[in-house]
Amino acid sequence: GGGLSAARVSTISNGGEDNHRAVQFQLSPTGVLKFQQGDITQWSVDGSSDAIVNPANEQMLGGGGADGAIHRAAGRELRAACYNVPEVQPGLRCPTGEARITPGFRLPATHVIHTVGPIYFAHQNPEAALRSAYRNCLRIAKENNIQYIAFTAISCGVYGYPYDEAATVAITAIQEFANDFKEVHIVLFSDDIYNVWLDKAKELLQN
Ligand code: AR6
Repeated sequence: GGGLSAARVSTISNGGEDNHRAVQFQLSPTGVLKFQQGDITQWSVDGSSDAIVNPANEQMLGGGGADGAIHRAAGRELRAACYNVPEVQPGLRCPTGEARITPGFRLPATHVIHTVGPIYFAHQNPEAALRSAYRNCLRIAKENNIQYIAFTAISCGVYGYPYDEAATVAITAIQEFANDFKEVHIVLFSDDIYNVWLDKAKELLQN
C-alpha cells in the first residue's frame, strides 16, 4: 500500500483483541484510504471533527447489527435526534441511498452519518443504490467540514450484499472524493470481510 504516515492518530480500542494492522492507500496527494478490522463504535480521530457511518434503515430508529451497536454506544440522545429528523413519508426518514447527519453524543466520534443501503435481493438496482449511499455520505460529510470519516460495509450484513461486489462499489465511490478528505477509513468487523475488501483494494488501487 501507499504507506505514507497520516497526520493524526486514529484509535479503535477493542479490549486488546488481536487486530490486523491498518493498511493504507494514498488516494491523492492529501487523501488516504485506510482499512482496519474492529468495532466502528470505538473509532475516532483525536481532536478532530469526524464521523462514523451508520448502516441504518429508512425509519432511522435503530435496529440490529452495526446500527444497534452504534445506538447502544451513543446513548438514548441519538435515538431522540434521529426521531427528530423530518419524515419524508410517515415513518420514513432516510430513503434508501440517501444520508442524514446527527451528533455522535456519547460516541468517541463527533458525528454519525446515517445511511440506508439496499436490501440486495429485494432491490431492482442494488449497485446504483449502494453507490448513492456512499456518495451521499461523503457529500454530507463534506458539507459539514468533516475531514475524517469511517465506513463499515454498508448492506453487507442483514441486507445480504456480496462482500466482493460491495467492496468495488465502496472503493470506487470513495475514489471520486479523493481530494475532499484527509482520511477515509473502512472499519470491518470480521476477518472474513476484512480479507475480501483488502484484496479488492489491492486489485483496484495498487499499480
Ligand atoms: N463495527 C463494525 N462493523 C460492524 C459492527 C461494528 N460494531 N457490527 C456489525 N458490523 P449490518 P446492513 C458489520 O447488518 O447489512 C440493521 O438492523 C457487519 O458485520 O449492520 O446495511 C439496520 O437497522 C456487516 O459487515 O447492516 C438495518 O435494518 C456490516 O457491519 C439493517 O440492519 C453491515 O451489516 C441494515 O443492514
